[in-house]
Amino acid sequence: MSSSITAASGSTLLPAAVAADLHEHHPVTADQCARYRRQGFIKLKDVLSAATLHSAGAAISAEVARRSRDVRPMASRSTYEKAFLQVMNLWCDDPIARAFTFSRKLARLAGELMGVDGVRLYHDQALYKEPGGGITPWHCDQQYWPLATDHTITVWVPLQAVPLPMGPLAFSDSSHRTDFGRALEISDDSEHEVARRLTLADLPVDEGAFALGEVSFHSGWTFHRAGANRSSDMRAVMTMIYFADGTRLAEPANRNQQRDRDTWMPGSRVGEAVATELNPLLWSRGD
Ligand SMILES: O=C(O)CCC(=O)C(=O)O
Repeated sequence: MSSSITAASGSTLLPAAVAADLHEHHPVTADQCARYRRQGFIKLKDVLSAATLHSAGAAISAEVARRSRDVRPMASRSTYEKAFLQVMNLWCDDPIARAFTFSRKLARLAGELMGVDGVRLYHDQALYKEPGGGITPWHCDQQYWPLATDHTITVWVPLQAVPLPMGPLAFSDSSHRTDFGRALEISDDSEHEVARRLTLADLPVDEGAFALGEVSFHSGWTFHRAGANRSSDMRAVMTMIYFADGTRLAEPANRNQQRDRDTWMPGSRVGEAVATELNPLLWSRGD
């Protein structure tokens, strides 16, 4: 593998219209970019077609089934384990997942929303909330990432519509500008403490449903959560985390960041730009 991989080799396995849908330009307005930067998140409708979500979703679901080991009943799992089945870096194992993760359309949207000249992959992850699955507690993601930048962003892509009973992702508007709760891991503590602080700060929460084809982007410091899955269907979601090209590795500040450095940026060195073989450049302005 090279650190400047830009082609999506799995695209040859996908119908041409799906490969084109993953690649083509999806315009984003100056107003949408400003809204993302102000709110710390944005939801965009009609980004991917039903055919794309269906084709890629089948491959991603097969990979989740193959790699998920947790068959214990919900009652015997922790809050984190009840929240979702979590499978990471599917792109390394499955060519269709790779084509999805390497979507130039999504990477370009991420770059344009952040206002940077290129984006690299941190990792992808499928987050499948099972029927009867529990809440995803309030948290912000960058607690886990030893990256010396605020230019980090996650795209959350539901592989089917997500009505309220299924546990859509909810966001605390403008919470990326707050400075509390950033050290809390995803846990019962983060759920209670962050909820308390967000209520005190009087920040609005966007907790709407997602239509088929709608995706969200949220910043690494934006607090978010999801409700339990009270439906009888799996809430299948694929995500990609991106960071601005040129970002340097920060000294890991906790054990999660230490583990993330070793797992997602193996061989990277503190103070140097992160560009390992696991962090391909997925979009660059002018390409
Ligand atoms: O899908 C979920 O329930 C949580 C997603 C999340 O925390 C994330 O993508 O950062």
